[in-house]
Amino acid sequence: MLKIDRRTFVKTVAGTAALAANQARGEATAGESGPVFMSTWWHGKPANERAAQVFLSGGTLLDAVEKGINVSENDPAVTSVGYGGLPNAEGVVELDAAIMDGTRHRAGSVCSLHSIRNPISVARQVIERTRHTTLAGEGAFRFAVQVGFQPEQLLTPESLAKWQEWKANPKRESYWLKSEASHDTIGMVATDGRGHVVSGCSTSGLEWKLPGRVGDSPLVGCGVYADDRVGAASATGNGDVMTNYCTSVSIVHNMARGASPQDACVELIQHIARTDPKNKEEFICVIAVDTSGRVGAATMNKLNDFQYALWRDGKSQLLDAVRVF
Ligand code: SD4
Repeated sequence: MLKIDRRTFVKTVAGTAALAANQARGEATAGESGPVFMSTWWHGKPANERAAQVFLSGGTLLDAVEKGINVSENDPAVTSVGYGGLPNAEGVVELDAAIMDGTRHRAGSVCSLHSIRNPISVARQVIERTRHTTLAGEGAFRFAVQVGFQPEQLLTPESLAKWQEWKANPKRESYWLKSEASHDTIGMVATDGRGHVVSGCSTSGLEWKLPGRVGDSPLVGCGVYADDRVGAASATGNGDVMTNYCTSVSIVHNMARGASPQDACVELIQHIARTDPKNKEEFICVIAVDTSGRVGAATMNKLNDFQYALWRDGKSQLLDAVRVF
């Protein structure tokens, strides 16, 4: 008879419970294949659906993530991304984005890009047309125009009105010390089900930010990380905090040490909260997928829930992330 010590028994019971929980949440178990697209927030659902469509009609996984994220960038109702994103303190929409290919271990990113609605596509072109990884500000803008992107006004009447309202508030400077921003950056992680992963992220950053402020989203290892030996991760929330924890690479490294994507996300969040308990009041949300298609998502803010979108086997869902605190 197979003998099992107490520790193994506890681990096995916990593993079985986790498996049941994963299945209830629509997660795959190790070894399952098929493409998986996972994104942050409600608008991640149409973004995943577009990504899946691009992939299933012959596009690469990078194409799929890029085109999927374009859906949120083009939607003016999404006020933290692309066209219609809320502007900086001077009323200028400054966009950050990054995309990383887990096969080549190669990322492209742009920071503080103005007047171009699809920064994720510019970031993709940084990979495809240059030997650089990150372009910022005017250099990023000039590169975008040079490779064919059309400059345009990214403020909508709605985002302009919100900025004017903020500008009229005499207490507005205090915002830079205590952020009460709304969050809906798109982060997307994907696997083709055959061991390839990609991570992408696109945002207008925190509204009313100081001009030139760069958050976590376009920084490799923070907003995105993808490694075909392990998996991919992305993040949404207060980048001024998350950047200090290199969230995405930390999650992927947790997975490399053997944690499931879900445990890897939770471990990172616990680390952030243990390091400084004040962080528990911050908005920090993370998502991850491994190369066998298992997913994880976690948040730690008791005031806000975090929903993520998952596309798997033709099924597109909006799900609640695990809240750690
Ligand atoms: C930033 N992480 O610039 C971004 C903001 C965000 O959902 O994720 N909003 O800090």
